[in-house]
Amino acid sequence: DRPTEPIFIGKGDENVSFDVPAEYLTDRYKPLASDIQNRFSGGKTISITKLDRIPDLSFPLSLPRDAAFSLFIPYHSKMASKLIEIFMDTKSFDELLSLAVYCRDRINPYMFIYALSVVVTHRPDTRNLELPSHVEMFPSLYMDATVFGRAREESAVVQTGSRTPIEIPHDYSANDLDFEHRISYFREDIGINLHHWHWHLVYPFEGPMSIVNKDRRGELFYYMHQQIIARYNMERLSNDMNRVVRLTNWRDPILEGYFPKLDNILANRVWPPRPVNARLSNINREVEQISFDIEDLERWRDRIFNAIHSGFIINTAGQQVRLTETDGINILGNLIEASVLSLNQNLYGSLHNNGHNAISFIHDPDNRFLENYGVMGDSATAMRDPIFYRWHAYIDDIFQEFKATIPSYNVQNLSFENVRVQSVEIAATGIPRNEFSTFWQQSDVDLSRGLDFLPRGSVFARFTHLQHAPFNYKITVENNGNQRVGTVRIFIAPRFDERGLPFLFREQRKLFVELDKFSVTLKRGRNDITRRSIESSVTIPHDVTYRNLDRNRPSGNSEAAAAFNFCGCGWPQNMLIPKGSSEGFQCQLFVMISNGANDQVENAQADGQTCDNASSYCGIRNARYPDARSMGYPFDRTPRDGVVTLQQFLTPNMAVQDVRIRFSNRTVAPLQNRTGTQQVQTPKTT
Ligand code: CUO
Repeated sequence: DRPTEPIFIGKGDENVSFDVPAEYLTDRYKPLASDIQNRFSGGKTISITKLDRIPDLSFPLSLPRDAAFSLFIPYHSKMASKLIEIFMDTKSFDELLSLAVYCRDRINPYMFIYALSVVVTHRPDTRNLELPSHVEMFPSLYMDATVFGRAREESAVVQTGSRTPIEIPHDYSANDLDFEHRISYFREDIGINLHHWHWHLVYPFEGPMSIVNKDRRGELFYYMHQQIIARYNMERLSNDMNRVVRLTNWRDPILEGYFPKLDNILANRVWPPRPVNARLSNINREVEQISFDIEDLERWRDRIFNAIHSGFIINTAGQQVRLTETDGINILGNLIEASVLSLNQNLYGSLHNNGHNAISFIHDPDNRFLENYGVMGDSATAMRDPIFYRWHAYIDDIFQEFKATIPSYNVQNLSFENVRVQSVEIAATGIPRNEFSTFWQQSDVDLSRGLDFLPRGSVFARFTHLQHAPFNYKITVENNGNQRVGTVRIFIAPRFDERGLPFLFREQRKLFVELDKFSVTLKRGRNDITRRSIESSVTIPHDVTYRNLDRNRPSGNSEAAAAFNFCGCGWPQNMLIPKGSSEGFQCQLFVMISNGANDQVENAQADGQTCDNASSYCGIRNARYPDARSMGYPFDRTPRDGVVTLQQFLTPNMAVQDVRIRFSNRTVAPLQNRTGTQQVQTPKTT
């Protein structure tokens, strides 16, 4: 009973309607049913089977449709979890579709889409369903609010075919008087925010165990966010900014302000801003049933540090659970976040999530002004705010504190006998060797699905984002042993700190950004490996991030279609390389080949799913994390004794190359073809 082709609803000129059982209509629409049917029929109709019994939806229904819904609020995430459970319990695709249609006009729309998206992502029988891009469903979460008035005008007045895209200005949330604004192109990048939304969709912290309890979930929470901070710091250093400062003292005023300029059309409000020098305070909001004190955060923090330094946590049964070299980080990830897998929420609380809440309600901690949460309260918007990075730098530092308690890698843990990496280089057409070329590019995203209730046909917003010219890695390896499998691990880090001095390894290791990871078979003797940047194991292609739907792409039950659907989680390809600078930002490219025999994981491809093109940050659907090493290996631990510099860290199976990232301040226009085949052009260097 699997659908054989994707269902497009309200997309562009497609006219699709549901033949809904009369009993499903809400009271408001019952008397209008035939009128509505006449107005919207004419295209493809999908008939809906009436369920004999509608499950008990009272808990998720208790959130008003126009209320703001936040996953960070336990009361809300428990409702969403219940809804997910109910959807997951349906026995067939038809039953799920029918129940979803029933819920569509009743449940809070943001919760509804979230729960349905989790379910579509996790049920075997919905693998081939087209999950629309979140930015198409909720464009107001991702771009300047002024776009929408103009888009409505364009789509109401101008025929499809003659419409021009609505340009989103590059500087809409602030200007350069705000120091942090220099890096808004990163914080407000649509693809980065989509990645974050999607990651938390694949790894919810609340919900049925079958969905939450994924292999090394807590560790991946740590690693994916650690990499965000590393990338952010590299981006800051590219822009002559200091590395992000941890948010440590929660009683001090917060220097960074943020004024999002986003509409919250779901809750019919604007998103609350945070002025400079705002102060955190105790939260007590009856409407969301959330209350905690700053002191609670401090207590949880102290208990977590206590556990790290004692080497164990106390579970709910009062037993000690050791934080071992292999599992400690995973236990801590779930504990600090906190997910439902936390081994003791009573004792260790929910530090990370409630940090999000304290910040997102900073402007109205007791709801006296009836204001909703700020951007930190939603994974789709949190990364826009500079405070996100200060908070996560703090959280990451706790994980680093743990990593400092486990043994460093010794030479044997790092080596691959008889394998020597001779050299690595970066090559791209028309660009000097060992240079990356970055620039601006424009892209279009279709707003029509998320604009309002009317089928209007496509209307596009045009936004500007960072881009780099595609490149190849060329790696030369000498294998003096028999034919073996190796894992190539490629990272990049800045060479110099804020003062222009070379980094010491103990600091630089935290700045290494993963660029790629893949298996190679090494034959005896010399091996020349070429790898394309678009194959990266951390990124997904532009078209997958934005779901620039190509009607000619594979559809139905084919493997290719399934891959297209699930791979929404992944760092956007256009943000693989930091911006760099016009002088050429100096970096070190690192390559290591580790012994594949030690890296291998059984059941890393459990059900033949193909969606592993961003496995480094997102794992693989329905399978174990595909690398047996600690996430971030070999940079996840403090260096062995005697290692002060990167050079001293190297074993023969590693190599380092000095590289530069050269930014050219020019903008490449989007290709006119909007069917999903958008390509990156290399601008001519001047
Ligand atoms: Cu992704 Cu704080 O976990 O936002």
